[in-house]
Amino acid sequence: MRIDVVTIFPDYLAALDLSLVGKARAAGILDLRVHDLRDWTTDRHRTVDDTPFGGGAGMVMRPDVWGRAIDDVSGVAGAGGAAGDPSGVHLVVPTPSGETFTQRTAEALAREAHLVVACGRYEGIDARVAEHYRATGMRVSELSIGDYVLNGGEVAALVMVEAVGRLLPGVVGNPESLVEESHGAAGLLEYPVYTKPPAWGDLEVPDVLLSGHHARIHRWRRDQALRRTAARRPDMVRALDVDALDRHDLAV
Ligand code: 6GU
Repeated sequence: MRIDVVTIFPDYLAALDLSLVGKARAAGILDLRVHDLRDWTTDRHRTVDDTPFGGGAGMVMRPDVWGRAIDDVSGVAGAGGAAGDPSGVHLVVPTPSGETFTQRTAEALAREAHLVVACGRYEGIDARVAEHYRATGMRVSELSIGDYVLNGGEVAALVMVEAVGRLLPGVVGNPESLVEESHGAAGLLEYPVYTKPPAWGDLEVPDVLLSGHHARIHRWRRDQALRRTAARRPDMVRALDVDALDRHDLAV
């Protein structure tokens, strides 16, 4: 998969050299390129923003600068002939006004061949940018990572690239760890986990986990996941598919 991230703060994305995503890049599974939006400015001051039409606080990012950047990195630029096919690219715009980015979104984006992530700052990007690329046939997703406000899309882009990158085949060593995880198909939070030592101060690992009784361990973990989800995420419990629960779950 190829991901191009365009930002006025390329250094923010340096963390993507580390850890899992860094390994995916080194292994050639992920071709991640970070670009400075100011490379597509044309004035001496390398201006990327201006005041909002209609008035109001803050600054808005200019569509002309973004248009040149996205045309270039998505390969649709007509300059010199062969223009690419916009339907091969999915444009992701992190914004607090977007639809919520979830594990389902990450799974869908992980199936794409080429993502372009446009990180806005200030009050956001001129609305004609998303409108224009949708009209070309490019898929465009304006996505929020949660109900709080960040100063720009960079941290959200980090979140999205990590969530998508770890789903690419060959990135997470044990594919089982992709299945049995919170927000996976079960629609439940993960159960609590323990390791050695079996007693830490006066806190002991639950006996059942030391019993070697696999059916009882499975049942205990399932109960814990249900209790934890009910306590912490009642919204997830309401969304549970009742048919996906078994007789024991309903007795919890
Ligand atoms: Cl994607 N961007 C910004 N600036 N703030 C956010 C966000 C994105 N998601 C939640 N808050």
